[in-house]
Amino acid sequence: MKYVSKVIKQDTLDYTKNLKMLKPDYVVHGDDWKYGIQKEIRKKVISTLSKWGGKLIEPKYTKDISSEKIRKEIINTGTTPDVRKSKLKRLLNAKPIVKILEAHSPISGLIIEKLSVIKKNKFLEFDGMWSSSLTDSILRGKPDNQSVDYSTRINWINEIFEVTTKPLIFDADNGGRVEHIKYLVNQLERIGVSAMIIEDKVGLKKNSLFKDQKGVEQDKIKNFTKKIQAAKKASVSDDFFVISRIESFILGKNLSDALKRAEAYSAAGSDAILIHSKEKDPKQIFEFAKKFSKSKFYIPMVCVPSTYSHVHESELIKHGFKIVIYANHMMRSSYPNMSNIAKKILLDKRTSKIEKKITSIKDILTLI
Ligand code: SPV
Ligand code: MG
Repeated sequence: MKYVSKVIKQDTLDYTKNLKMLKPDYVVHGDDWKYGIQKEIRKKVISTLSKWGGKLIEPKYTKDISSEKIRKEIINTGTTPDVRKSKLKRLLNAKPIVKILEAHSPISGLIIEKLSVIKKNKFLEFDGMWSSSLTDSILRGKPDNQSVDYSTRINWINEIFEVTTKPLIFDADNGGRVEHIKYLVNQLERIGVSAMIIEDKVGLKKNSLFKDQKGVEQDKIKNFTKKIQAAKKASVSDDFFVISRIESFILGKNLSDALKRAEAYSAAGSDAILIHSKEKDPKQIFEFAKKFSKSKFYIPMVCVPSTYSHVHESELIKHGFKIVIYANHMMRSSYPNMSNIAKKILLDKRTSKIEKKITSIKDILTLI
C-alpha cells in the first residue's frame, strides 16, 4: 500500500497501548463504533487522545459494510482444499495456542465456523475442527471400535467441508496397516484435511478414556515409526501434518517410556506429538511437556483435556502446548438435550412446554 509507511501490530481491541506509544494527532475510525460493543473502546480512545490534545475523526460509516459481513462472504464463497489445508500451519505460527473443537456433522461444523465472542476486548473463536473417531461412531449409534470405516468418515467430512472453511484434524485411530497408510493420507490431503493423528496402539481398538484397557497393546516403537515414515512419504505437501499420539500414560506406562517414544516419533518425521492422558489432573502431561520442551527432538505438543477438564488454556500455553483439542463436547452437549426433550414430549403428550427450550421455528428456518 503506497501511502502506508509503517504497520504496527495491535493484538487487542483496546488501542491504548499503541496510542500511548505513538501519541498521534489524529485517529480516524468509522462512526459505527458509537454504538454496540465497541462503544467503551471509543470512549477510551477519546480520553487517551485528550492527554496530548489528539483528535478523533469519524467519517460516516458506509452502510452494509462490516467485517462480520466480509467473514460471512468468505464462508459463502468457500475455500479450496489447499487453502484450507495450509491454514493449520499458519495458525500454529500465529497463535499462542490453536483451539480445535469436535465436529461430528455439518451443523456442528457450522457452529465452529461462525461462532465468535468478544471478551475483555479480545476476539475469541475456534480455529478448527476435530473429526473424532468416538463421536463419529456415537453419531451412528456404534461403539468407538473402528466399526465405522474411514471411507464413511471421510465422506462425512466432505459434507462438513461443503459449508465451512476452517481447518480440520482427523483422528485416524492407529492408521491401520502400514501398507494402507499411503491411501489414507492421499484421501485426506486431496479433500483438504490439515492433519492426521495416529496413535501407537495395536490390537483390539478401545477408546482411550475407558478405564479398562485389557486387550489393548502399545505398538513397538520400530513398527510405529514405520507408519509415521509411510505417512510422511505419502503426503504431497508440507502443509499436511502427521501427528503422533502417545498412549503410554493411557496404558499405565511411565514418563520415560512416553519421552523415549516422543523422541523416536519426532526423529521419524512427525510434525507434532499428542500426549494423551485420562487422569483428572494434568500433572502427568505437564511433566512430559517440561522434559520434552527441552529435548533436541522437540516438536509442537498437542493435548486433549477431556478428563483434566478444569485446566485453563493459559496453563496449557504456559506449559508449551500448541494445540488443544476439545474432543467430544458438541456430541456430549447435543445428546442430553435431545433425550430430555424427547422424554418431556412423551410425558406431556404435547410440545408447548418445551417450545421455549428449543430453537424457534422462525429461527430454525432462517438459521442457514
Ligand atoms: C476421539 O475423540 O475419538 C479420541 C480422543 O480419539 S479420546 O476419546 O480421548 O480417545
Ligand atoms: Mg479416537
